[in-house]
Amino acid sequence: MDSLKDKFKAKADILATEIKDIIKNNGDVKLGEITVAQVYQGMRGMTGMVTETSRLDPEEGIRFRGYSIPELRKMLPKAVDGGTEPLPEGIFYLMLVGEMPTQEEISGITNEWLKRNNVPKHVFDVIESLPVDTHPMTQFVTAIMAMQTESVFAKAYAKGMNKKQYWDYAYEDSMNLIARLPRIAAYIYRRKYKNGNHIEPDHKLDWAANFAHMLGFEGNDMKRLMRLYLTIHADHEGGNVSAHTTHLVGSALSDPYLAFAAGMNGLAGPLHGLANQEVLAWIMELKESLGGGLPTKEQIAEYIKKTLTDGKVVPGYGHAVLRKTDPRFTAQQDFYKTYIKHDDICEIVQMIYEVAPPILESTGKIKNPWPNVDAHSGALLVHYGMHEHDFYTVLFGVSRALGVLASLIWDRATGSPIERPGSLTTENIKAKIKAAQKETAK
Ligand code: HAX
Repeated sequence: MDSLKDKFKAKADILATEIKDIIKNNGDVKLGEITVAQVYQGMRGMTGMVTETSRLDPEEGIRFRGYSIPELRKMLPKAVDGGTEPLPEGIFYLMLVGEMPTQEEISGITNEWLKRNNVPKHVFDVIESLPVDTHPMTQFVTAIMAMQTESVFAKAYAKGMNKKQYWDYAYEDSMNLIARLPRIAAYIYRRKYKNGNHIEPDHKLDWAANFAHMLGFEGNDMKRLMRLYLTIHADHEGGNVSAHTTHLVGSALSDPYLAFAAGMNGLAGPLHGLANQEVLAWIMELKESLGGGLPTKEQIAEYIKKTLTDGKVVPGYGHAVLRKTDPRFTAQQDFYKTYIKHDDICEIVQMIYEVAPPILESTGKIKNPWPNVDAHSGALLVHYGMHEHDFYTVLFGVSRALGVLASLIWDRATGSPIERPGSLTTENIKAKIKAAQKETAK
C-alpha cells in the first residue's frame, strides 16, 4: 500500500465509525426546512448531502478543508524548481486526508501519478474514431468511458467484492484516472488543433507542468498558470452539477470511470464549466464588433445591456451559492497583476468587473452580480497562447477530477448509500399548500 493510501485508510476508519454514531445517536437533529420554492427552484439552499473535501460560504467563497484560496497559495508546497504557485498534488492530498502535505508527500504523489499515467491504446483509437471537429468535452468524456475497461472496481465487483473493499478499488481507479487525464486531454488538444502532432510525457515534471508540456507549452509561464489553474478549479463543495453528478452516479456503485464521465457531462453545460469558453467567445465578439482594440466602459455597458435584452446570460457572472466576488476570480486577477501586468483581454476582464455588477444588480432579479471563476480564466490562457476557447472546459475537467474523485473515495469508505431523494407532482404540492392554509386559518 502507498503511504497516502495508508493514511487515508486510518482517517477513513475513524470517520466511518463517527458517522455511524452520529446517525444512531443524533440522526433526528434537523438541519433545515424545505420550502415549495426550493423544490421548484433547483433545491437552492437545501442541504442534502455530505462532502468532506471543501465547503462553500456564500459571502467568503470556497475553503478546502478549512483553508481559503489565499491561504493555500501561500501554504501548499511549490515546485522545487523555484515554483511560486501551489502544486495541485497538494490540494488533492489535503482534500483526501485533511492535512497540509509536506514537500516529500507531494513528491510521493507526483511519482505515483507518473507510474500510473499509461493510457491504453484503444482509448486513443476511440478518440481517433470521432470526427476531429467533435467538441473537446465530448472527446474527453468518450475517452473516459473508453478507459472504463480498466476499472479495477468494476472487475472486483463482478467477481464479488466485500463492501469493506469498495474504498480500496475506488482509490485505485481514481488515482489511475487522475494520472491519465492530462495525457488524454493533451492528446485531444494536439489532435484537434496541432495536426495530431503529439508530445510524450516528460517523467521529470510534476503533474501540472507535465500537462503544460504535453499540450505543447514550454517555459515557466504556462507551467505556473497550470499549477494555479488546476489547484483552484479542483472542488466547490458537493452540490455543483459536476460534483453532485459524480456523487449521485457513484452512489449506484457505478465505478469511478462511469461516475466521473457523468460528472464531466454536467461540467460541459454552459451554465456550469462551459462558461469559461462562453466568456472568451463573448469578449471576442465584443472586440470584433468594435473593430478590435480596447472598448470603452460605455461600450461594455451597452454590450452587457444588449446581452440581457437578447434574453441571454452574461457569462462568468452570477452564482447559485456565492454572493460576492469569487475568490478564484480574485486569485486569477492577482496572477495577472503579478506576472502579466499588461494584456488587452485581461484589461477588458477588469473593465467588465467594474461595469457589469451594477447593471446586473439593476435587473432586480440576479441574486449575485459578481464574477465567478470563469470570468477570468480564458483571458490568462489566451495571453500565454492558448486561443482555442472550446478546449477550456477540458482543463477545468482535469482539475475537477481531484475534488470529485477524492470525494468519491470518501463516499465508498464511509458507506454512503444510493442517493434517492423524493419528488412530488404539482398536484401534490397544491394539496399541501391547501392543507397548510387550512391549518393557519384555524
Ligand atoms: N446574466 C443574465 N441573467 C442572469 C445571470 C447572468 N450572469 N445570472 C443569473 N441570471 C438570471 C437567471 O437566469 C434567472 O433568470 P430567470 O428568473 O429569468 O430564470 C435570474 O437571474 C435569477 O437567477 P439567480 O438565482 O441569480 O441564479 P441561479 O442560481 O439560477 O443561476 C447561474 C446561477 C450561475 C447559472 C447564473 O448566474 C448564470 O447563468 N450565470 C452565467 C453563466 C455562468 O457564468 N456560469 C458559471 C457559474 C460558475 C460555475 O459553475 N463555473 O463552472
